[in-house]
Amino acid sequence: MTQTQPIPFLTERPAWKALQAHAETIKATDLRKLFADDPKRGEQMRVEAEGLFLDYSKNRITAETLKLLIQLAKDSGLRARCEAMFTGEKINTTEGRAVLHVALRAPASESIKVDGEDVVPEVHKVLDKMTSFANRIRSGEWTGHTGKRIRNVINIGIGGSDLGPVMAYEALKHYSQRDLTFRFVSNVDGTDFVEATRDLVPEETMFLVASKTFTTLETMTNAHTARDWFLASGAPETAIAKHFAALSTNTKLVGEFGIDTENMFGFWDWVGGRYSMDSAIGLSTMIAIGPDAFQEMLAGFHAMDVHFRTTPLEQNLPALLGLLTVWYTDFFDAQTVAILPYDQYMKRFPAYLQQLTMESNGKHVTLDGTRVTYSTGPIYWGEPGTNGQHSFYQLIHQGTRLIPCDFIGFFKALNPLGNHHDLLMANIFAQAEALAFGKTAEQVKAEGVAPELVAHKVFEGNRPSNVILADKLDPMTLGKLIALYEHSVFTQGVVWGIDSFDQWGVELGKALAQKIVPELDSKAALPLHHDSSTNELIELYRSNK
Ligand code: G6Q
Repeated sequence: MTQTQPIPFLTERPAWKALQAHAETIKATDLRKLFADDPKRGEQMRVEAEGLFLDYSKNRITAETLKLLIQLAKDSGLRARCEAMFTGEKINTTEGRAVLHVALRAPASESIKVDGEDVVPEVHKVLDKMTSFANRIRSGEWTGHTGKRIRNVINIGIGGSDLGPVMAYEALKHYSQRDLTFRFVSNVDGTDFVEATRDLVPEETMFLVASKTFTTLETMTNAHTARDWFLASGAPETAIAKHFAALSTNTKLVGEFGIDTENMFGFWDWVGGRYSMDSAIGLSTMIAIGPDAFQEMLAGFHAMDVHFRTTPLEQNLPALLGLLTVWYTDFFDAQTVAILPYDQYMKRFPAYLQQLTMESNGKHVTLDGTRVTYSTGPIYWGEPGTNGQHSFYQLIHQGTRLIPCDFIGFFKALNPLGNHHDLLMANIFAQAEALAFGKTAEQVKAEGVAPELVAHKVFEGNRPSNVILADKLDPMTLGKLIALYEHSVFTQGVVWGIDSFDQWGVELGKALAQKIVPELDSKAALPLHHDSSTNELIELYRSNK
């Protein structure tokens, strides 16, 4: 670690204390006044980096707030932690692992060492192998066991081995090879597999079993079901090599499953599940959009990595986004952040970010195991606009909670159609404006609204949002956007002093069900030793299944 001085507990840091006092001043003013006092606010509180524009002027902040938040980041050792991550230090201390998703998109000319070994050449070796495989599937050169080309690609994985691939496929569908069908099976609910395969021909289908550990209950269950489904078509066991590939770190278990390790695409323990969509886990993405476009996506990630690592915090997009989240979470008691992409292709982006943010920062102790006395990771949620406007935006506008929003939009439409795109974008600008400035009782009265309805039609305003804009949704831009949020999460985690890279809560879930599975057998009727509620539920299920 480059950090030498011990860092005081978060609430003891001078910048934290200053922010506490400062928050009271900010709560006493509002966005109407802040904008009225400074006509240039919209111009000044805007950053452009790597083709992403962030307008953060509609946040409940002043220049002083930013100064203090940046001081807090510095006092928290953000720079040193960032360097530690980029140079392969084992900053995931509870698992004793380096955290090097940034190496997945490092150019071949770079060198990043873990335990003295340069990992970049390994990364590129796997990328090359993925490229050759993807090209063969895309061109039809790879044939199934009956000589027919592959038409369907099914990714079987869950959590980090599903959410990234499915989000990227949806986000980049515009660029995907349309004569290939892509499906994603994650849930252990048999419905997921059945619905994904019911109209597919086994001899034209390739399964990608995506599992870092190759032990996850859901994925292994679905993988075995896929194997049975495939063999039930009359295919011989030897055909499996042509229809199954594995994306995993576990060579031994892949081999035992019966997948030819020639068809295995590896990665490493320093890639966290939720940070793995640009590793071998992204093979479905590469097959869909092609290796060149995949490389563009990696270049986008890398551009944001470099920006995060080298740009002063005042101009640093991920740092600003992360610090604003700390601001609302800890000083305004905000519980959530809404992610509102105005782009139909981005429909799975909020779900993807839910895992990235909440699995990373949903922690209650600091790195040394001390219970935190402040709030950590907020709840991320959202839906694409404009759909959300016709449902939950009501609560954001007029409810009693403070919900910071990130609006995401693009200058250019991928499917230009009449004036659709102007209508879409007008809604972003209008929503952000309405949230910030609302509508006063005087304005409502001036519209001639009946006196008894005035209170109902008042919008208090003063509700914060960021607007993030880019030219168009392409692979490079998607890479930048994802890395923006990855590093925002990192920034938050550093301030909170937590391990953003472990997930003991998820591990617990993986173990719990295993114990109950045999108890559900009605015939065996094993004695139950849970609490009275769990015992009753299991009994009820046994007698009704
Ligand atoms: C991600 C989590 C978790 C993980 C899944 C799947 O950071 O660790 O979501 O990705 O549980 O794990 P496997 O890839 O090992 O099947």
